[in-house]
Amino acid sequence: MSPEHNEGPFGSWRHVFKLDPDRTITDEVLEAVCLSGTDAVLVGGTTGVTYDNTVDLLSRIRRFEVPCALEASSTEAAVPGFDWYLIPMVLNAASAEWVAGRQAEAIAQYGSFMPWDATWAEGYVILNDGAEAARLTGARTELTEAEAVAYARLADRLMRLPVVYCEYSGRFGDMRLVRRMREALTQARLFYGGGVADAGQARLAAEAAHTVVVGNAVYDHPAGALATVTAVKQTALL
Ligand code: 1GP
Repeated sequence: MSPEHNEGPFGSWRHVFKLDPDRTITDEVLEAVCLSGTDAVLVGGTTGVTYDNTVDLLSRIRRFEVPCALEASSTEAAVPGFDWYLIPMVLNAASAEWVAGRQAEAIAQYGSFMPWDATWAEGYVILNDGAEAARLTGARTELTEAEAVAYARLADRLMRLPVVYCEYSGRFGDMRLVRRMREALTQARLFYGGGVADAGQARLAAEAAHTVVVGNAVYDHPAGALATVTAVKQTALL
């Protein structure tokens, strides 16, 4: 099975915008994001995500046709009505709580109601020690190339996760390392997110990763963020 044909909706995703329910986005920017030609909008954030702000953002996105997935990091934001649900497992977290502990607690509580056919796990490898998610999970971010590739293989071969998420949130990462991680995969897709804020960075990320995720730039530099869609779509993997 090639990475482009794994199960789940993301087999064809090249570009994704990630929107944070805890941040303010104008109707104008939201409309531009939803009509940009991106493959999907991912809703998720590390802190301050509540049921109410998640429902609110989903209902605003639903005015458009763009597919929309929830990246569910807490039971607080378990909102029905998304097309898909992605559950992060932070593989290089300091404690098992972030790998499988919280996920098991959530399943104990909501497992009978979860839309299992629309739910997938993402194997996160967090590589920016300044990222909020790194602080929260105590992720061991100082990995050698061999260690980062080992996490990618562990997710792809041992755990058979459909997504390996190379997370540099807030900073543009090492694209050589991202590419090495992608090359190690046999069925999973490699998502890259972190500091992609203009077309040039988007092209570099799109050469390295199957799927490029753009988050902060939507809020900080909307014009640059919107330019990443075409840049990614016109770039081939190296
Ligand atoms: C965050 O990977 C995403 O989870 C995107 O990162 O916000 O830095 O674009 P940025």
